[in-house]
Amino acid sequence: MALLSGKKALIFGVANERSIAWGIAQALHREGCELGFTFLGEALEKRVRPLAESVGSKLILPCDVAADAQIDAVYSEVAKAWGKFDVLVHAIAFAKKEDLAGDYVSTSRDGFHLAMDVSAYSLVAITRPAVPLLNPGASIFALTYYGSEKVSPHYNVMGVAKAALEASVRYLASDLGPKGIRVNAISAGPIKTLAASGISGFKDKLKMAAANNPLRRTILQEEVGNAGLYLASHLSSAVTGEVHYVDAGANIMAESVPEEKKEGEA
Ligand code: NAD
Ligand code: 0WE
Repeated sequence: MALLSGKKALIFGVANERSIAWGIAQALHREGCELGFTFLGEALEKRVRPLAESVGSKLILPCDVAADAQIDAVYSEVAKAWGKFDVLVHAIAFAKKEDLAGDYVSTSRDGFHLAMDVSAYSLVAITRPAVPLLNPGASIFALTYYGSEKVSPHYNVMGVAKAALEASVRYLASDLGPKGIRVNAISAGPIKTLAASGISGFKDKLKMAAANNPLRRTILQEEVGNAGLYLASHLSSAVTGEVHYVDAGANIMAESVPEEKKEGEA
């Protein structure tokens, strides 16, 4: 029997076929999970609807996670269509472009609040109304990045927001554990997505990752999808409050790999 047959997952954060959330959706679909999607704004509906329909989804709803009324509307539709569900996926981040360049010290109050609201608080905002609709054994997970732990040049306010998101995962895991609901994060290595394509020097970031991590390559959406499948399924039934790395080992390295070691010699 498929790992997720009879289960239902609500996925926030598909923008297009390159989205990490889409990699997760495909992995969950492969194991028999019924899927629902939210998208940000009309412009993205054109991209998200055909993807969602290709995996048989009938629940495709608009949601700006900065707007409580839109979140409420999502869950009233979810309650109507599904009643209860099993998996909640958060794959959303946003900071102003100007705050992902130059120095962190330049971050405005406004830019800080925006990044924290959309990228960190939103996990709490979409979790709270989900709780009464979640089945026992339910799983919630969010996407994060290593820039939360160590300084990653130009990640800036997003690094601070991801630190808040990861701490939030731990507090939510503590709150919801007694209800049998697990909360985790996946820390993914750099992947070329819409969110990444807006960043100057991202190509170099990918090259650097591939040259310096233990597996000497970048990671694929599909590999994040498989980690998501593990977190969504009973295979991870005693796992909660944790950050799980899907980064080709990058986070274990204290230093970059010296040039002469790159071609496999001792
Ligand atoms: P993406 O652009 O495909 O996805 C980001 C999503 O956030 C989009 O669907 C966008 O519509 C959504 N979003 C932004 N503001 C929103 C709002 N106010 N309300 C609702 N949705 C909103 O890019 P991605 O790289 O797949 O990003 C998904 C997650 O993965 C993010 O949390 C990101 O930080 C994280 N991540 C990305 C990488 C990477 O290198 N691409 C690495 C590690 C973690
Ligand atoms: O979380 C992210 C990116 C999130 C993101 C991307 C954008 C680009 C377009 C948030 N907000 C915006 N706002 C925009 O206007 N990643 C993990 C990918 C990423 O982004 C970086 C990175 C990496 C890796 C930015 C600087 C340095 C490294």
